[in-house]
Amino acid sequence: RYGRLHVSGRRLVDSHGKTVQLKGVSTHGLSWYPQYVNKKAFQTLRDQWGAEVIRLAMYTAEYNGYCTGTKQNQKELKALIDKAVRCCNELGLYVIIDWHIVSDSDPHTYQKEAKAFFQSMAKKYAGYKNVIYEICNEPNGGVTWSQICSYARPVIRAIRRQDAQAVIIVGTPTWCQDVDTAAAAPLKGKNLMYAFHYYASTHTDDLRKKLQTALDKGLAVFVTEYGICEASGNGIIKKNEANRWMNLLDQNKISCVAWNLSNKDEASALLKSTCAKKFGWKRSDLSESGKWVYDMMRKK
Ligand code: IDC
Repeated sequence: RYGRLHVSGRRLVDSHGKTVQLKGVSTHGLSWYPQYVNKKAFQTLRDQWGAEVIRLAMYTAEYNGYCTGTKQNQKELKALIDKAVRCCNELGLYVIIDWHIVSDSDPHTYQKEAKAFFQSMAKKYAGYKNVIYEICNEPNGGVTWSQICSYARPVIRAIRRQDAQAVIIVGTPTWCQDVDTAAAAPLKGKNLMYAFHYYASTHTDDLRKKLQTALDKGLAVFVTEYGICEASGNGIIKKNEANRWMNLLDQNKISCVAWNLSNKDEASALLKSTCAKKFGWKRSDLSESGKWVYDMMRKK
């Protein structure tokens, strides 16, 4: 829809330089819920929900993670990503390939694997205009911004050798909360963005302040994950806080992706746990989170 995306100052812009705010949905872990990677599902998200971007969360270390599972499993994950990227390409959706570190808190744990993975992805998709690379989901466990930078530089280089232009999103310390730290010393290079994550029932004014600080410094932020429940992915939902967050994102044209497309019995799952459909969901098939995200995106 917007052609090849670029980063201009702190904004994501289309091929004509006009600001773009993408909204969309993240998969759950691809190894857990591969069934939602299908063209009709993405088409439902596009046509019924108004989604413009799909994020593919590929865990690196949890259950059948890319770096901890078998070679066969790696192959299956790559095939699934390929299917997803092709579907998105055919449907005119942007797609984020997410190296989903969590329990492997320090991205250096699998830096070698990340370099090889992104080099092969960027080689395969260099001709596509809709692929975005997210190179480390949520660094945590005290990993500093400078450590993240030393992970990111060679990974970015590996992508750039294949694709000089694609947008690359870098995770920030403390589960993608410390964008203020990143803003104080951003990486050099073009078309780079920085990830910020929030869960509305846990994160409120303090975190909004951090985001505001980063924006004031001109950092290009992409919310590659948010939930309207607690940071556990479960617990209570706070719609007031969810609305406060979304107002802030809308005012600043910040793109955002909701966690997660599954029917898991948890508050962040967008489908009801009793819903077995793999696509074509009706509003009544959606969880409380799902209905909120659906209504919010449709308004756009
Ligand atoms: C959660 C899932 C949950 C799964 C768990 C595994 O919702 O079903 O069992 O991961 O670690 C994040 C992470 C994301 C989390 C999510 C909710 O990026 O992987 O998903 N969350 O806890 N950061 C903050 C919240």
